[in-house]
Amino acid sequence: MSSSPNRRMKIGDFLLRRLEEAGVRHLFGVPGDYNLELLQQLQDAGALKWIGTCSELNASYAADGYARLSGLGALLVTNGVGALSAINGVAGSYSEHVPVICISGSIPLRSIDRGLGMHHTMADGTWDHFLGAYAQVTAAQARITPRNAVTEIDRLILTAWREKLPVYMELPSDIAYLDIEVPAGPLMLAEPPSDPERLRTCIAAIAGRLSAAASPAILVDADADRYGVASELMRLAGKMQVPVAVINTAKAVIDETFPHYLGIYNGKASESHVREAIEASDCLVSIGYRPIEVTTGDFTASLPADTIHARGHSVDVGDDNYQAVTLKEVLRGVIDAVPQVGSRAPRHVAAAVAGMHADNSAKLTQAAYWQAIQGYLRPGDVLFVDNGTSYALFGLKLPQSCTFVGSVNWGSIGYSVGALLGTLTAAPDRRHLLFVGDGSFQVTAQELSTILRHDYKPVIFLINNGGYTIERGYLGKADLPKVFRPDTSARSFVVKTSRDLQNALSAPNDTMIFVESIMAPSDAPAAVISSSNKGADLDYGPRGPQRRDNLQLRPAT
Ligand SMILES: Cc1ncc(C[n+]2csc(CCOP(=O)(O)OP(=O)(O)O)c2C)c(N)n1
Ligand SMILES: [Mg+2]
Repeated sequence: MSSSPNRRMKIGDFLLRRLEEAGVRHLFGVPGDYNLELLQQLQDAGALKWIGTCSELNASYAADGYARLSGLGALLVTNGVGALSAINGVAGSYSEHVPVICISGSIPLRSIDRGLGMHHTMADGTWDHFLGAYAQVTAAQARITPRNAVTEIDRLILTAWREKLPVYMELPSDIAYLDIEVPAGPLMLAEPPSDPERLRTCIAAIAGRLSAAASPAILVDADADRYGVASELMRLAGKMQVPVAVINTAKAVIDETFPHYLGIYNGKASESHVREAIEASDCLVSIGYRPIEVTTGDFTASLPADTIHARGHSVDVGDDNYQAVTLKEVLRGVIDAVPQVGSRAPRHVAAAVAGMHADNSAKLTQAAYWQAIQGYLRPGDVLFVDNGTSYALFGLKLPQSCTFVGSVNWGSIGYSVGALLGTLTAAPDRRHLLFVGDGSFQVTAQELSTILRHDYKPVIFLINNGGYTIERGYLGKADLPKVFRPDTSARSFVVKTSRDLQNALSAPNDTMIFVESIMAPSDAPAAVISSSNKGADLDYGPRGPQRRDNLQLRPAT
């Protein structure tokens, strides 16, 4: 036991120590003069590893991807220019409920005290612009001072972790080396325990409804993953033989090989047995449900009026709203309280993609492509989807223990490439498969160089269908890994037929594999086309330009 509860430490060292205690092992970002002193401390301490990225936007995506697998991610940027480059990605983390700590090495406190104009500012004598911008996209913000460092650093890290949302911290460059008194004990990442009476009553209310129901069902959104309750949900479903559906934002959160897994619920766009099980349920339990047009079949989703809505820290059951309860405690209590159910009427099993006998030498089509990819998937893969035709991935049946990384709510093109760097850093021993269109890829493609530098071994499927042709020069020739790293051992393929694709898919996973598939600009999975058609009606209204003849790609009739 230490004789004193406190010790002296430099502010920067304390911040790095707290990050490490919170489970953060890597820091993504771009150096700048206002954060170099913290980077020096990082190097001297040797605990966290610095992963320099090509841009702050990519760093924000990488920190998000890292957090998806490790529970918390962090990036370091410089004042203003870096912070605002990262803000799109941090806003995405907010939209997708991902805990990310964005640290901006900011202008010295001396310059604020004395009103000195500094670079990377508006040069207008103000210094709160970026805190203000980040107030819109984070759960908490603070400018660190020697007085508040201990309380604010702990508050921000804990807020990110508890709320599953990003936070923003400015560390003025002239205080990182100053000594303060800090707690000797580690930061404990723990949920506040539930209020005992609220928890008991809430569990009894849910268990009572579930036990009396003839057709209970569970509908899962991304928070089930963020709050780490997928295994509880499967235990509950297993004990009571309850079917579980997910929405797109939660693909693969419930193991798709789990016997009670139903499929994706997306309003009218769902398979009929999924729709029936959800909409006709006499006791539907939703977890963190946050519907948007893309996840509700354009607002055709219709949950029963008496749906139980459980969230990270509150639950609605009928007229009652329960506060001061945590999702995990609620679910564990419900599992204990409900009876074991022997069997219920059998349900449909999710269908795998139908087999097709294609001509192997014919031009590669989207249909043949996704069928081949279905066969390529392995248990434990980490799969990425970006915007575009890669959305077909939602229709594939994933093997056991796969992780699916997408950004359905935010949908910023190029996210997947930066996020891939993050997941590779968090879990280098898993197989990571990226599916990305040419238009999305070119936004963040330069991060491939970082992935190559760290000798990571992802499989990258670039769907090149001539989108954004004007910028095709960016991609240049097919052997992109060689462009970024001439001595790379990466295997590159350009595939134009199913036979070419099969050849690429049989390459061993001992290095990066880069598969550029050439497909027709007008070829797209039917589900993607019809969703785009409906999206146009929603976005532009009945008199919009989509009504003009032959403007829209339409599904084959
Ligand atoms: C940051 C950002 N800018 C613009 C968009 C709008 N957008 C959505 S999909 C897309 C094109 C995607 O093209 P590509 O990746 O080639 O996909 P595919 O051709 O396979 O459909 C664009 C520009 C966006 N989602 N995010
Ligand atoms: Mg494209």
